[in-house]
Amino acid sequence: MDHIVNLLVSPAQRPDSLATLGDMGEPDPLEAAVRAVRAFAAGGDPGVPTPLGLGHIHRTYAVSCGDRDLVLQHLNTEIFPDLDALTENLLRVTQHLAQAETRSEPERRVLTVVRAADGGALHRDASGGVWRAFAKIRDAEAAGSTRDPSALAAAAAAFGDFARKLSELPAPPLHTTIARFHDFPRRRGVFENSVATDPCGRAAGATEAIAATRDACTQLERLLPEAELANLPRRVAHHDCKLDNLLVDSTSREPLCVIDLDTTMPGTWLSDFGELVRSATAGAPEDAGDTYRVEIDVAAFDALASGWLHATAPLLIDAERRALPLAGARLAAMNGLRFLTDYLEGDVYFRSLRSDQNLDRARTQTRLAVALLARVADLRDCVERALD
Ligand code: GN1
Ligand code: MG
Repeated sequence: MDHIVNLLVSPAQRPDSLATLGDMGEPDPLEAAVRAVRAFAAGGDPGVPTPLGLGHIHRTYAVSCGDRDLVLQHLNTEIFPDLDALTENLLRVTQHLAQAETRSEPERRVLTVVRAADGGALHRDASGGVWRAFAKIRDAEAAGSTRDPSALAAAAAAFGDFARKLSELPAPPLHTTIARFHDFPRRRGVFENSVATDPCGRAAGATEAIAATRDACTQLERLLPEAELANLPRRVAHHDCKLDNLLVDSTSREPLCVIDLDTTMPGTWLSDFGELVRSATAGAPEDAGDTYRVEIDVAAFDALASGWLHATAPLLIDAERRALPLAGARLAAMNGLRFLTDYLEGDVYFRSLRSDQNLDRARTQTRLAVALLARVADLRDCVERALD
């Protein structure tokens, strides 16, 4: 029951480490996973689930079942309440990508949903927890924090290829799994409301971060007015193209599979390119906080632009091309708003493993946004070169 970590414990009581959960009488997430895996085991003898990945929302485990390796996920149903819509999207997207796949080892290039013994794609446990499973892709790991330009170009091309293939997804449109997910003015409004209501009394200790966040938003709005984005085409967007959401071959580092498909839904491609830039040009962990020395890696951006545009350029309209150099700043500023809002509201959305982690995440993202805006002329040159 992963979301319980965030939702049932009041901010004041909230543990800094999940390891303390057992002491508080909450259900042990690992024990629940041990029980849940049996629903997907299909006769195999399940091993002990091991926590996997860096996601802030669901809880993910690797587990072996006889001769089969699974990725087991406990879903955050507070954040994704419409599980039918979520699952329908997932099945449509993975089927479409599998049909479009022409390369060798297709089972390593597209996620395969493993059904529960009752045939369903979801399993509901006795406490109401909802689980699903994927076939674990062998010899693969997250692309992580590489700074090598050719690896970045290849990673960006993989995300671009994902977007291009899904631009051919037959009607009807995918469901919207989180409403107004990347709606910047809405995020700004929610943030300002949290500052004003200050439900956990944290605003006084975060005045610098609040001012920096507002300043980043003002700078962004000056360079990329929301009105310019109003007519961008609605496309199938992943919305979370960070490098951690791309699996690469553990040895060759060849990109294999785009994962974390729950926000693959109608949106704009600024979200995809922006998240990619946010995750790959910072040169620091997402939660580095004030220790982060801002230094935008323009060579990394150049590699991302050439890789992503290789797949998508023929489909882009002028308004998208013009906005792309600012997409990273927009997504960094939006994540800054979201992390700081969550800090002010008591860490109820993004799972955090230490106190002030969301504040540090916010500080990093805001600095990154400002740093990206300062280099916009260079970033424009890179995009123009890649589009030539
Ligand atoms: C969340 O699931 P995960 O941890 O990869 C979030 C993204 C944020 C990201 C920041 C559904 O993604 O929007 O950009 O954290 N996903 C959701 O790392 O809110
Ligand atoms: Mg995600």
